[in-house]
Amino acid sequence: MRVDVVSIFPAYLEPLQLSLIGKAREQALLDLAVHDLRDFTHDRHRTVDDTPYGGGPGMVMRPEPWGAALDHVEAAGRTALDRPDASPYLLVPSPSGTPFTQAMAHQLADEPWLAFACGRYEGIDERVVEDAASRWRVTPISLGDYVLNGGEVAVLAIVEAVARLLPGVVGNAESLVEESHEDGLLEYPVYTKPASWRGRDVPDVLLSGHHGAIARWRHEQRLARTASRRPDLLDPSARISPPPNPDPG
Ligand code: 6GU
Repeated sequence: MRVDVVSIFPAYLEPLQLSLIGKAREQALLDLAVHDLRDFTHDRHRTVDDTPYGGGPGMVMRPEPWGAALDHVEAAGRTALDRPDASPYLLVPSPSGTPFTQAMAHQLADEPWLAFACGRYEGIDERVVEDAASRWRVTPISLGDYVLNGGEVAVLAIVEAVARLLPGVVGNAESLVEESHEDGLLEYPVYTKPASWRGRDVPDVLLSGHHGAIARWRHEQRLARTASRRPDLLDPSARISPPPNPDPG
């Protein structure tokens, strides 16, 4: 997968060199390029923002650097992919975007090429998104209902959520299946040795060796956790069936 990120703070994206994502890049499972928006300015101060038409607080990102940066992303990605007609799927992080979900992470993991336009200040001139949408698929995307200073932290989260779904990035593919948000319920609590710690014992059922009983206990825990922490997920259409009863006798 090819990923291009445009930002005025390229250093914010440096964690994408670490851990699983860094290894995926070394193994060429992920080709990630970060571009500095200021490289696409032409004035001595490398200006990227200006005051909003119509008044109001803060600053708005000017369209010209964005236009040039996204043109460059298109050319660089086409060369890297050796696909002269390809276009990226452009994601624009914004608190007013569509909420990012695990289902969306799976959809994005099937794309050959993603690009992210990281806004700062009060946002990017709307014509940049309109112009991109005249040529590419474009989706404003939000991490949740709170406000960040810019899109960079959202890109860290989204790229990590997507890249770990790419074939070969997570060693044990089984660990991807039994996770919170993969089937609409939160994950069950987990324990390891020692069996007793600070007077707290691991639940007996987990030491019983009774696989059916363990599966049923875990399912009950998932339901209880979800009901308590995320009742919004317990919509009837989102419910999954419990594990089967053991064979009698
Ligand atoms: Cl994607 N961007 C910004 N700036 N703030 C956010 C967000 C994104 N998601 C939640 N808050």
